[in-house]
Amino acid sequence: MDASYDVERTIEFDFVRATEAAALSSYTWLGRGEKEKADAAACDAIRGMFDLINICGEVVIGEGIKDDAPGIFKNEQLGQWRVGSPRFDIALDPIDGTTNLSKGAPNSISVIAAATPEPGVKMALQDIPSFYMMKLAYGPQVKIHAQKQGIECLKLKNSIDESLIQIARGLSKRIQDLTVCVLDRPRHDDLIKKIREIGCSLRLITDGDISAAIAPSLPNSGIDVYVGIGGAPEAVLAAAAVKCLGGEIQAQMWPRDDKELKSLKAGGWKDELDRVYYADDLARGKNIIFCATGISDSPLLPGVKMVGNTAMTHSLLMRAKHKTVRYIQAQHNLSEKTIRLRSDSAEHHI
Ligand code: FBP
Repeated sequence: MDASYDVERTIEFDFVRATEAAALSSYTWLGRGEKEKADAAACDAIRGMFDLINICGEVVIGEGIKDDAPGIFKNEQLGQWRVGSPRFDIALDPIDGTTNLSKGAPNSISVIAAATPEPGVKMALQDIPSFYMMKLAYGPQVKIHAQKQGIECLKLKNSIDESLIQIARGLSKRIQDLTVCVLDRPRHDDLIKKIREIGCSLRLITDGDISAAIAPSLPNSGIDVYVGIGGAPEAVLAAAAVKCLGGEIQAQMWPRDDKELKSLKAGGWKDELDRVYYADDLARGKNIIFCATGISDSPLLPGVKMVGNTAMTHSLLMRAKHKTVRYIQAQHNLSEKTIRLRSDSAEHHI
């Protein structure tokens, strides 16, 4: 094959079709209180779309171990797997913010990251064995500031006030003008108290920390920093996006209890427990594609909108290699549009 042929350039649009299909299929469950049905609809549409794509895709990071819900899990094969088709490692979350979607609340997206591992890179998208990670995500300006000041100035292990001082400096803002995003969970009570004492604005979100961690890397998202403990697969998906945008995420495994700690140690992860992973460690190399489609409105993307007989979707597509960021707004004519589902290998109107 011609060495200049870059398969990602065409395949990446098919990945967006998959997140669009997941968003459109699951949107029909908006506010209906049926988390699992929404998840099943998104998974069926993603699998159905991949059945049309000429790749050998292997899921390396699927639905988090926290979910008993229907999902696409690690080791599943996606794509047509024809001999000679390009190989992709895939990480995905058919719906991040399933509870939000089931309540008709904002902040749900469908997300896929894919990578063709470079020579010598065993795992381009790092599968983290813990349930949660402690995360700190910030944008390109802050990353450059931290590089200039020296790596120690902005570390996950530093206190939150030290980190916020550096982030404010990096953004040339007063600390009280920073907006910090945190998942609203009891485990964050002390963190939230401290951020309030420092005087920053706070955006507490109920779910969906992939878009929250990406938001600081986007201009005008209104979020300067994301901090706190959330799902480990979500950290890797966010890292793929943050890397394409030139921002940073620092993340460390956060075992929930002694049982998980022991099992991580027994699984050979003892030395990694203290390790702080950066975006480049979680999403390695340059052959990384990230795409997402909004289901309900989030800091990242507007959700699905029904206008007359048209469904509008908003997606984000980026590659680490060239750092092109595409916003794709699609209008789907509902009289004509069909979505292929894996469950019966047939096309369906929405
Ligand atoms: P799902 O929608 O995939 O279930 O994840 C929602 C989410 O809020 C993630 O964005 C976040 O990382 C994780 O759950 C937080 O976990 P928990 O709800 O256990 O605090």
